[in-house]
Amino acid sequence: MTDTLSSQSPDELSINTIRTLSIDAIDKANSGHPGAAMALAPLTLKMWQDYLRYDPADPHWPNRDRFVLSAGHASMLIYSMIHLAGVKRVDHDGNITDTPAISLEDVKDFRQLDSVTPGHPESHLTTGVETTTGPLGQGVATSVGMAVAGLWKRAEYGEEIFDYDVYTICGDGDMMEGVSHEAASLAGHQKLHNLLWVYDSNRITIDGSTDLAFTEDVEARFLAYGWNVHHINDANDLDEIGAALDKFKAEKEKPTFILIHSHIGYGSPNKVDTADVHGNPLGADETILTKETYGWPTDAHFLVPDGVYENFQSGIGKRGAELNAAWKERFEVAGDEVKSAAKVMLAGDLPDGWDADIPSFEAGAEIATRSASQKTLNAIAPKVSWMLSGSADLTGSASSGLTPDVSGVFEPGNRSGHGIHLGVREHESAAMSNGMALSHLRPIWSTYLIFSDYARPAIRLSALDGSPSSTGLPMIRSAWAKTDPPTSRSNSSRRSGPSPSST
Ligand SMILES: Cc1ncc(C[n+]2csc(CCOP(=O)(O)OP(=O)(O)O)c2C)c(N)n1
Ligand SMILES: [Mg+2]
Repeated sequence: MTDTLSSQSPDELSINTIRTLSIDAIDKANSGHPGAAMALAPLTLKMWQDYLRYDPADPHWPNRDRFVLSAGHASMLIYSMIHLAGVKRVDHDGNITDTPAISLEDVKDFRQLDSVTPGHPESHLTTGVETTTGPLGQGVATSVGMAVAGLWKRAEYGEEIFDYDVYTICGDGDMMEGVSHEAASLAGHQKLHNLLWVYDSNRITIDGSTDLAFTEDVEARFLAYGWNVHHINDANDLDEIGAALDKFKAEKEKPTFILIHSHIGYGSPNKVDTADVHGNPLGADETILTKETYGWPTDAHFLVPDGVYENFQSGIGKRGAELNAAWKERFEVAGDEVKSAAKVMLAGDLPDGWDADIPSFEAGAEIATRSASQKTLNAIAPKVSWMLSGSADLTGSASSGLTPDVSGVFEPGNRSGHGIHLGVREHESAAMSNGMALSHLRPIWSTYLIFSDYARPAIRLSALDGSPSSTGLPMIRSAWAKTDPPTSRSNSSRRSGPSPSST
């Protein structure tokens, strides 16, 4: 096919620009993952242009819908979107600047040291990236915390102020990772109807076909978790994509799972549907053939044809600005109490007198540190309503629980509760806390120190991106020692004594 730019609609041009920017950036870096970006460009275009409530001129607008690319290796997909949508850069003090979050030069700097376009999206580096992804499973797991935070804020401050949704894109790798199973189970139990996962079911991972290691019925699994499940059979059909997203928007009871049956590397004549296009540059020859398929000039690189930026401005740009302006009006007329509490929460501050009732403990007092911690949390909780605390089924033993009179429980019938039963799901507990912390809440969760290994990847991630999640990790050995002092025990009696898990 020869160059057909002039015959392409603004949406077709935009889709092919997302694809070719991704291909060119990865070719230039000689590293990256083009396949999913090429296949999912129509999905992200439709999602951002017609659904995502996001104002590129005010990227931290509090009521924005959150977009999570859990398939973080497909980072050029989100970088292309942020660039083309004209998202403004927010500096480290939270000020919106005139600099683009990602300029075309930044796209060309993909995967270079100190660029804002690293190999995998990092939320502390790049405006528009809501959470750091790359370790598969973390994005979906984090999205659950974002959805919880959204529903809690809706209940606390009113749905005129907070009614945002969470849009997540994930892939086969996310579906295989254990943490996504924990996350999906908890989200289904909690009936998080503001949560969407679109699963890129292309049946390909690095090693080849998913038939090598992943043959379960994913749809049946999600139905069993209590999710609504829909399909998009043609990943290039904008109407079919829109119809599926409409179903999510109409849903009021359950989280939504959409399987999109895409072709990895769509448009590449020799690499479509192969593992080769998952994580390798297309290379010069295949790039030419692929651009021919798209009706693109084969000698152009990093081309953004006339009309593409304008298409985004008249889509997400205009829609987002209007939604944000209407929200600001609603916020202005909200009650003073709601406004001032929400402002402190959004600024990451603490209210005056938050620490007035914190008890003091004499040095040497016989009190377990976890009990002292619980008393302290219970004294802070009434002052800091956005502090939510949960435990991986050790609410009493790990003493992280806010007592019910202070807190109430966050559950489908009561979204304003402050305590959350996380179940025996340590990895998800930590990942979910990250999502809540990235949404301005002050989450605290706990398990025994020994089980922290199950949560380690998500704890590590919060350390990297600087999200203020708190993890309580009491050492169960101290409780054991308290009931049975080591001085009276020999090694053999210790072995036959109570096991740590029984105390
Ligand atoms: C926890 C974790 N393990 C391994 C990897 C390395 N890795 C990156 S992408 C990938 C395969 C992903 O397959 P899929 O999600 O289907 O993406 P697609 O090939 O369809 O783009 C793997 C194993 C990773 N990023 N994270
Ligand atoms: Mg795949």
